[in-house]
Amino acid sequence: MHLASAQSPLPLIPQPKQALIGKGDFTLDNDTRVFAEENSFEAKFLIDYIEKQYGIKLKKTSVMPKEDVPVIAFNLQIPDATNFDREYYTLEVNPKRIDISAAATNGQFYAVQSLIELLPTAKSKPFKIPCVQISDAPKFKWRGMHLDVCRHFFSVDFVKKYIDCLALYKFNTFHWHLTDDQGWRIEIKKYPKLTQIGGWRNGTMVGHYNEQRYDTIKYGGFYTQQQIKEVVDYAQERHITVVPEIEMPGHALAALSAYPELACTSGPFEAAKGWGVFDDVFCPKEETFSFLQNVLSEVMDLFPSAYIHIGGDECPKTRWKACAHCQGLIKELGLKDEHGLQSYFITRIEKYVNSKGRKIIGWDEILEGGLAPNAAVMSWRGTEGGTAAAKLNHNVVMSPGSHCYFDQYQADPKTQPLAIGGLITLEKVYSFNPVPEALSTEESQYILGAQANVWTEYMQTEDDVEYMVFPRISALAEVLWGTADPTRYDDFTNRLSLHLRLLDKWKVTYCKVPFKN
Ligand code: TNX
Repeated sequence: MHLASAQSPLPLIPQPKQALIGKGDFTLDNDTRVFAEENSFEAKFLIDYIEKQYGIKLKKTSVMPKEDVPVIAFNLQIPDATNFDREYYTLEVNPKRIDISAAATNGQFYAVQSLIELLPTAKSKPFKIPCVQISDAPKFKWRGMHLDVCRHFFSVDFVKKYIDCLALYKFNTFHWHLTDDQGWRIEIKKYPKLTQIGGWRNGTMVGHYNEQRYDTIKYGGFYTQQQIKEVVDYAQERHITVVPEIEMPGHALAALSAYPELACTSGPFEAAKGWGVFDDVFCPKEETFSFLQNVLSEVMDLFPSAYIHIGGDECPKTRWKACAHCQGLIKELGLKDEHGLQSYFITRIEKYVNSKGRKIIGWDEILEGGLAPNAAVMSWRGTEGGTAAAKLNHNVVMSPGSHCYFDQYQADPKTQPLAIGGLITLEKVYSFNPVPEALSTEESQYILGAQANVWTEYMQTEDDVEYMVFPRISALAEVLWGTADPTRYDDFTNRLSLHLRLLDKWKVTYCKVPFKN
């Protein structure tokens, strides 16, 4: 056994905590048996994958085969009595057998993902898997990717493919941005107009934001509750929690186009055709709170996640300043100003969500005017908001625009399709540290992890999304797994070069600029 090294890299991303390379290979063929518990999803996942990708149909057994039968064994036991982490696993490939051991199915699933990365990517006969000994567990609890389906809409099939890729890199959280000014994308039974009207816009901005050009093509789409359930179940099987985002009080134009009575002024409103921030937002009146609670009630029935994302970002106070009801409320509640009113808004929503046994998470603007008592903060305007929240003993997910905005360019804009601006290279993502130095060890415990955001103003197609996400997602995966070492970026890119064959096999589009730029 020797350590995997730059000379003999294994195509594993994220890099496991510990990986040793042994001598020889395991040869997989029709005689190989998969030993697992009767209903093991993880074993079925592996068997289905091998059949789909290689046309080899492995047989499953719940009785351990005789010693001379080549086997892939799923052992649900604690391989290391000191490690009870649900995501911990060991994977041992020997010439005669493959052993997957974990205390929970989460770990088994990650072992399967590592094994998938070790399978041949070229047609090779015989089918060989290198002997390895891996012992592995992640550093961060929240390993997330976000997807905006409002600025552009993406099919259920694509969302599932996205989830497959998240699973491959051992992410465990999918943040689904479902409502925004440009479209409301989730069916709500009590308010059918949200998708009938709010799911559509009468044109879309084309070219860069600065040009202010639009087409006149009706654009939209939404997911039925049935489809949402299907996605949530699909993700859950893959040990991914889907966190839904319902934006409030800002980014609400699509909702207001359907229910204009929830605004401060009388409308009418239209779902936005362009990008940016709009003045018309939810008015903090009783009718709005009942509406949002009813919406959230249906949302919570669909999504079992501990956290519900309530947005909270970019809410201009223009309308609230000119609204007699809002000003009256500020006086009546003894609030300082409109920021106080936003804090009141979020706190009221938090109370409702908490009453259902869930917690809220919001963009870092929810710090302004006072943080709701149990809220977690998603820090996007740098890491400052997150740092402040952690110091206040609130949970934090880091997602700063400096490292985690996959809508920014990944190379010289002259060589790239149109994007929002900025530059976040693969190497920059790889250098990200989700835990700010300003935090003590104690305070650092509040940093749950991080995620990248994929805002789709400039991504019209599924290929566009993949192009912006890959390969940067692989760098983030390694950061979140806790094995990224920016001083050994070359080691990462060596593994990535091998790993790209797998993306080719999966027909994933990725940006092909050199890894160093
Ligand atoms: C800011 S990040 C937004 C989004 C935009 C994004 C573009 C955040 C909480 N809000 O609405 O799509 O910038 O980068």
